[in-house]
Amino acid sequence: MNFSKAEFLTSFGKLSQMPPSDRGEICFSGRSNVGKSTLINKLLNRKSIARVSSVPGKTVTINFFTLDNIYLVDLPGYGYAKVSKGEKRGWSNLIGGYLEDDRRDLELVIQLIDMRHAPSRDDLQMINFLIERELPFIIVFTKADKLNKREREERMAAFAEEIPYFEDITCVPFSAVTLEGVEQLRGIIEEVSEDYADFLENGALLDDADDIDGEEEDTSDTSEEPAQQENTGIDAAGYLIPKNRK
Ligand SMILES: Nc1nc2c(ncn2[C@@H]2O[C@H](COP(=O)(O)OP(=O)(O)OP(=O)(O)O)[C@@H](O)[C@H]2O)c(=O)[nH]1
Ligand SMILES: [Mg+2]
Repeated sequence: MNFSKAEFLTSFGKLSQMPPSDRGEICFSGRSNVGKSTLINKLLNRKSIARVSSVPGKTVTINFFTLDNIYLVDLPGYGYAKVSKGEKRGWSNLIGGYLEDDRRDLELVIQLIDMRHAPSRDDLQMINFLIERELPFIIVFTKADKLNKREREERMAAFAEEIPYFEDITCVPFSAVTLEGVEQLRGIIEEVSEDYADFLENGALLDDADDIDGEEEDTSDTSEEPAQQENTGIDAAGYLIPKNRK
């Protein structure tokens, strides 16, 4: 997989503008300023394919980057206190709407947490949401360069207490300064991309294609039952990425 060949595709400011996925997606979720756009730049070996700022709230749209057979999706940050209430609601609708959108082929959520601090309420809400919705996710602890060895050990021990199902979640420490974690994350992305290619090859997407066309759905059941989507290969997403996944 050639990470340097990725390209910016497009931005969406509204869910209604977003067409259904035409390929698998890996999205980056986390508080404003945690380092989502920075991580994308490092993964793709670019200075600023994703826009970064020391001012929180830089990314206000959902931005798609094409990488081989998948999309990397840079989400706006949540939990930035200084934006207006209306703006905040718009953002959380955008993020929540994206994550809950059944038309998306969400293969992996990369959830970022600042390694220096305990997870915020919003972070924990997001993690619980991912677990409840059975969305496959990993956690990336960002800004690892800002802690010394002892601080880091203490914080990791604390995360084990603070984050539900911590033992079952793949966690990757990351630093944009030392580039710790970059290769491991590229490996995970590559594996998701290969799984997705296998999934397409096995024809398992046919079910979904029917759904999109509405051919099999316009019968009596109009109730929104997320469970209906389960058990269709990788799309079922009913797992946490196993810890030994590399
Ligand atoms: N020291 C250090 N700084 C980092 C790291 N990652 C990101 N930063 C800095 O953190 C700030 C915010 O980074 P962004 O990538 O814009 O954060 P974001 O999560 O995309 O923020 P929003 O777009 O507001 O949601 C920038 O000043 C980055 O340079 C890291 O690993 N180490
Ligand atoms: Mg950003």
